[in-house]
Amino acid sequence: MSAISSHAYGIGVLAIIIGSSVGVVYYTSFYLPESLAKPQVSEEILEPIKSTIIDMIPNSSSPDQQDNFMPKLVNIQLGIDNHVVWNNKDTTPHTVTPDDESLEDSYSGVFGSPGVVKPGESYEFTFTEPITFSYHCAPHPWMTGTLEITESRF
Ligand SMILES: [Cu+2]
Repeated sequence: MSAISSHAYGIGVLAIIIGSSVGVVYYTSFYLPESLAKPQVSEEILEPIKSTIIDMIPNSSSPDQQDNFMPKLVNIQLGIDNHVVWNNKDTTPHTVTPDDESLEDSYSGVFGSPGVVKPGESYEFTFTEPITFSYHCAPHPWMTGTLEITESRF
């Protein structure tokens, strides 16, 4: 083997060693924790056909008004309408706060608006697992709603 080709061979071996260790580091530090942390969720559930829209209607902050979150009780099917959007159509800031504050979806994480939803703004969440729960508005606890999320019937 000539001096030049053995030099080239050495660089080649070095490149393979560096390349594979970069691969191992990437796999163990980025790919593996990510794949372990997030469960596999089908594309139909991550990108459902439609969204469920819930409005916080005008004057929701009044305890005398019966309707606030509209609709109040919603049946949702995974893969159909499990992407939920709360629109604040009122002139007062509101929150979307689960009655059980530790409510969590194993893919989407902790549920609940991170602070208030200002007038004209919205909060959205994609549910990926069946669950039934109630929620309310923290400053106006008479504002309540319930979601029933079930597997698709199709
Ligand atoms: Cu409110």
